[in-house]
Amino acid sequence: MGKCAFVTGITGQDGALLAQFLLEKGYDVHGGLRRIGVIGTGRLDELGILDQITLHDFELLEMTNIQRVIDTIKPDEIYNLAAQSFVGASFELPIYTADVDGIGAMRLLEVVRSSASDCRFYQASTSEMYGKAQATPQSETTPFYPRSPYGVAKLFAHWSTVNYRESYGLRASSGILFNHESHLRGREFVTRKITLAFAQIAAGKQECLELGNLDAQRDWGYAGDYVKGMWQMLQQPQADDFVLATGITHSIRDFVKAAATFHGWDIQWSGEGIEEIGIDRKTDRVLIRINPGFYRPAEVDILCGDPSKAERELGWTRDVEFQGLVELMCESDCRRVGRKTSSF
Ligand code: NAP
Ligand code: F7E
Repeated sequence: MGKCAFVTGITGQDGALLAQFLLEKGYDVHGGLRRIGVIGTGRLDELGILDQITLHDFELLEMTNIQRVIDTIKPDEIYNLAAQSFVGASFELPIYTADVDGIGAMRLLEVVRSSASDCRFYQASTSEMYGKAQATPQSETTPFYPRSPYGVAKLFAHWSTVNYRESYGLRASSGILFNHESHLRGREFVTRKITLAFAQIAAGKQECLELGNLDAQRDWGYAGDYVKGMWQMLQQPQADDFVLATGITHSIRDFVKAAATFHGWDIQWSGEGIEEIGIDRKTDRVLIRINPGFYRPAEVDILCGDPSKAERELGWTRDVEFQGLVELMCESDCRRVGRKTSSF
């Protein structure tokens, strides 16, 4: 019989792609579904895998619920992907974010610990823990310096994962993942915000795009490659921590330019600070404006990861590079805007 996996956050970008990956590997896939106003199974639907997954009502804030779900499923592997994952919102919701992203992970670890099972555990850690980066590129040994309530909460969850491994022998691994995107990325994140807005502008359905800090730089990869790395981590004989990244960094401006090129626009920047605008050189049309409402109280200026440990020890490889990523996201949003069915 195939292995059984439980994926928290299965309705999110990574959860949906990981579920698809695990189904292809023959897993019995179970997922946690949050009971909020709108049931967000759109991504699982889009991938055509909704009916192949067993969903359980699941809430990381509710200890007894976590206990019952794990007792029922008795999984071989748990992937803890559930989180309030938007950095910007974490400044407005710091206590909630700490509860879900920080203590929530510890609730799960406590349940695994008390179940005395041999279950393997994956924690979705993040490059946001490096924040004001203390060295470049960032590896598993680079000191952390988080710059947001999200980063602080995730650091608590990361160290809890390490601590439960070292204290109780849990087979708990932490994946320190740099930004990874796809056609299933949430609309609030800058990459998807850009590709969706440009598709709308090209279709005559939006005037222009408002962004915040154009100078931030990120190490962007393709989420499909990263979910494979999560699984590879849990197949190792020893639990450990691994960075997944591309080692190449781009600014928001670079992403805007690449997405604009897809639409045949040639962006020229003009002005400074909040007066800066991005204009299409050929038509003089203003496509980008700055809205300081999208600035963050503390910014992570530049991230660049060193994936060499994962490449060496897991044999982790990537199939999609930056240009391919931008194109696949632009193509997908053009199709969605054309179909008028952009549900996420
Ligand atoms: P995402 O699209 O925002 O998905 C988050 C998932 O968590 C959703 O399924 C959401 O359910 C669920 N969730 C939120 N609060 C919950 C709660 N209180 N109880 C149970 N479930 C809850 O995030 P993602 O991009 O797939 O990222 C997956 C994980 O990796 C997250 O932990 C994120 O912080 C981390 N991470 C992401 C990146 C990246 O670049 N994508 C990089 C490093 C780490 P609903 O559908 O009901 O909202
Ligand atoms: O911002 C800047 C913004 O929200 C990237 C999450 O998956 O990756 C993600 O966190 C950068 C920041 O992602 C806008 O200031 C400019 O510097 O797409 P983002 P993030 O904050 O890097 C990490 C690894 C995670 O773990 C998180 O869960 O872009 N930026 N203008 C903007 N960002 C947004 N969202 N919107 C703007 O208009």
